[in-house]
Amino acid sequence: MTRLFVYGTLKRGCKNHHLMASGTYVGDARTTPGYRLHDLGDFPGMVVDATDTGVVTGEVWSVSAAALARLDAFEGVPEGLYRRERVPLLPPFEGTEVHTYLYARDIAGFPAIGPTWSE
Ligand code: PCA
Repeated sequence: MTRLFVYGTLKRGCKNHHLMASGTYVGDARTTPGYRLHDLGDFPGMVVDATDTGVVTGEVWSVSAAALARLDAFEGVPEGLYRRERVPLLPPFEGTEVHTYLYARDIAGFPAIGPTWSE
């Protein structure tokens, strides 16, 4: 099983949450400072910016290897839309291995939004 931090359309109540159906909710979480959300239109993209003091809120889920492979395909990892990477989270998740989808393309022209995506 892999722990996955979701911050956008995969969250509970959001439009792609059905893709998490086989997973297990672990808890609400926040990144450490240095992450920022951009509104890409129908979905958000999180990027790393070490100069940014902001954090991003989301949920930690435990997902199987099979579910993770489906999620990678859905998020466009093979096409380079997002890349799945380890993300540091604030307590109580500090030091635990958690992955997330970072936006992998240019965010120029897409507005930065606050710490929480809501649709
Ligand atoms: N889906 C992934 C990344 C952005 C999106 O909308 C997520 O919810 O974490």
